[in-house]
Amino acid sequence: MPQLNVSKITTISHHIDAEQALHPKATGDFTGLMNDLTLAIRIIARDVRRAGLNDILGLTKSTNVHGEQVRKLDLYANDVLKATLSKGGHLCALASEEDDEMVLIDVANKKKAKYVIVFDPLDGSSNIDVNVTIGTIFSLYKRIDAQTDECPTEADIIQPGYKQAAAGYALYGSSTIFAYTTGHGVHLFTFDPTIGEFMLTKENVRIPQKAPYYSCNEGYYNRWDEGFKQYVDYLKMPDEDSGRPYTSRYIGSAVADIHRTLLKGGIYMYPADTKSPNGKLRIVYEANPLAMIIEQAGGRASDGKNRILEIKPEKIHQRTPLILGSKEDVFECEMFMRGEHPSQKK
Ligand code: AHM
Ligand code: MG
Repeated sequence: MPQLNVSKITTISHHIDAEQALHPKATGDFTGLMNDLTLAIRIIARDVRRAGLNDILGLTKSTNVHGEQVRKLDLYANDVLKATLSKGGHLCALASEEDDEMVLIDVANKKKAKYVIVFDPLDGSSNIDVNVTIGTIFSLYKRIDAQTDECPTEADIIQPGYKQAAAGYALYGSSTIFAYTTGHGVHLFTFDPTIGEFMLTKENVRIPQKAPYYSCNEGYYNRWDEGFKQYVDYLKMPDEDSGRPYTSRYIGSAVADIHRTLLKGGIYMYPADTKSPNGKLRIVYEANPLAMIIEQAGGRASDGKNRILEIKPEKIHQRTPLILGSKEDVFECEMFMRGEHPSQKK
């Protein structure tokens, strides 16, 4: 049996404690919240692993605010997160992809708690029933006015992404991974089911500056605008010096595609198209947390023109185009979208 280097054993709780120590005024709320969150993720991971045995696959009878059919596992993950996160008294409100409106937490605590959380309980819904990687995406904000006695409002939930106090995701894949950042790099943990702990497996992950991988749903090619079509055509055109043609990889779970992009580099793209003029992904609980992770690893995240983290959302379920990954690749894509790439002028 391979030996574990005992001097390197770091659990997620050790790591979160160390992060908290970087903030001298910390009250312990952040630690409490992250512990509640990782508990929810362990519960969801357990049930995802048993999907098929536990009557949790398939559709419910309802559709969500986006008009999409809700799967049983989507709803179950949403319920687990809400129940687990509401108990600790650290949160005053939350918002989820599966709830139309923001949810106020526990009347007794809502005035005191200073954090709000937003999440996509199970990203990659179309992959649930076919055993392909799915995940949970989250981000955490401090209330705009942490001292107020007033109830939280939607403004506390729809803050621009640069204000995130922490962000990350869990990935239910060949193993369960938890990735998070508080603005001091990106750290990855792997769940060891034999001891019930997330163990640190990669600290300060860095994304390559450029890499020959692209990830998008090319079935929508005819709905894209000209600049974007030209960029994807260009990626496929052989050119040894720039590493083209790029390799195509598309899972269809943004969280999984972006995790692969984080580790291997390259570019993930879900642009606007004629059917989804604002893109498909939701800025508050999908694009912002994933953008913070990619930026913290040294990459870039944009909507094709603007940095994702500087966009001020106006609604909880607002959508955005999302282009992110290796810095040089994202810059090149943006040039194509502006019609400014040298190869477009030939
Ligand atoms: P979901 O949150 O309901 O699962 O929808 C978002 C998902 C993303 O994970 C994924 O990148 C995208 O939808 C896939 O969309 P498409 O099938 O149009 O390629
Ligand atoms: Mg999603």
